Amino acid sequence: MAPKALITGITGQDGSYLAEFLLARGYDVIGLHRRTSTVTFERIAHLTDRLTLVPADLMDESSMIRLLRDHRPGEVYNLAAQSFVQTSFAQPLLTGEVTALGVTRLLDAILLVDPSIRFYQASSSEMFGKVVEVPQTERTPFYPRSPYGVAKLYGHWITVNYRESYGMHASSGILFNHESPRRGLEFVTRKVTFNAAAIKLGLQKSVSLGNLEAQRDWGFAADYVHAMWLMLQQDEPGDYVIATGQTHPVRELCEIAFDQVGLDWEDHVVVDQQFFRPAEVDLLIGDPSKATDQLGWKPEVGFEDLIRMMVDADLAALKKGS
Ligand code: NAP
Ligand code: F7E
Repeated sequence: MAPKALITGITGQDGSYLAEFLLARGYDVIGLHRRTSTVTFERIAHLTDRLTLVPADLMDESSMIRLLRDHRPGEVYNLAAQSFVQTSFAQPLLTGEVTALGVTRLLDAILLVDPSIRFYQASSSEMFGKVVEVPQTERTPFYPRSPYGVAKLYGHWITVNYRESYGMHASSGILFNHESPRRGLEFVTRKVTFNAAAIKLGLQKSVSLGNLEAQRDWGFAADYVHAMWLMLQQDEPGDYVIATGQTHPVRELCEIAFDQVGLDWEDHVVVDQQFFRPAEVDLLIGDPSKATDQLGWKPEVGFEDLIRMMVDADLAALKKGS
């Protein structure tokens, strides 16, 4: 019988790549999506006839109990979250409900229905926040700097707690920023690549950004979902940092993206205070040695190739749409 996996957050960036990855390995894939007034299947439109899509919500434990009872997955990947850091400052309680308590609701539903289900939690480098050491590993102390980071830290520890309390195969992937042409337009990489493409096509003249000095360890989303799957194939559950080990400032992201369309970024980028955060994470750089040694995982796509790929995808999409 084919292995069966449930993905929460299947309509998001990572959910779409993980669904492709699991389908290619012969899985039956169940996607948990929340009810919305307009359809949000854009990222999985090419897969919908091969997926089983079930409405449920991380806010509603009984909906997840029903889903687990009806579909009986062997693996659950919890990718659903309010995932935008800036929004978490404006909506800290919603972020806590979904991104923190939502994890407990899902773990508890698993405990009630079938504790032998293997569980993946989408933890985040935002938990390191105001970093206390460089680079960050699985042993680095946490210091979150946003309601999102705080909520993810709760999700991380409740995953560890269910593993230790109930012997569940529950793993936490501490993933650093990962991007793709399917990244939401509000995140800085896609904001820059999309706007560079739009400026090249004469659709607009400039783009407004916040802190150009912030540095991130950016990888490719399709590489990172592979690591999620590897974690659930191990005999023992665990926590793993998934990162490239290299960091770049937002300024360099702008240079590369505008270079890809033959423009000088300094002619088109405007700094606007509204995109600065009340508390910033200045420097993130991860050490993925444990994942390399124990999972055999390494990133395939580097930062410059990733940004150039995203600009080309945005140019092609904008040309098609115009
Ligand atoms: P994303 O594109 O923002 O996707 C988030 C998903 O969560 C969407 O499918 C969204 O559904 C769903 N969702 C939100 N609230 C929900 C609720 N109450 N019930 C059910 N589903 C809900 O995020 P992503 O970039 O793919 O990231 C996947 C996960 O990894 C997230 O947990 C994120 O916090 C975490 N993470 C991401 C990164 C990164 O760099 N991408 C790094 C570390 C950790 P709708 O489509 O209906 O909005
Ligand atoms: O910001 C700076 C901003 O919003 C990156 C999520 O996937 O990764 C993501 O969180 C940096 C920050 O991602 C703009 O201040 C400058 O320092 O793309 P971002 P993020 O906050 O790092 C982590 C690992 C997650 O877990 C999250 O879910 O870029 N920045 N100017 C800007 N950021 C945005 N969004 N917009 C700007 O105009």
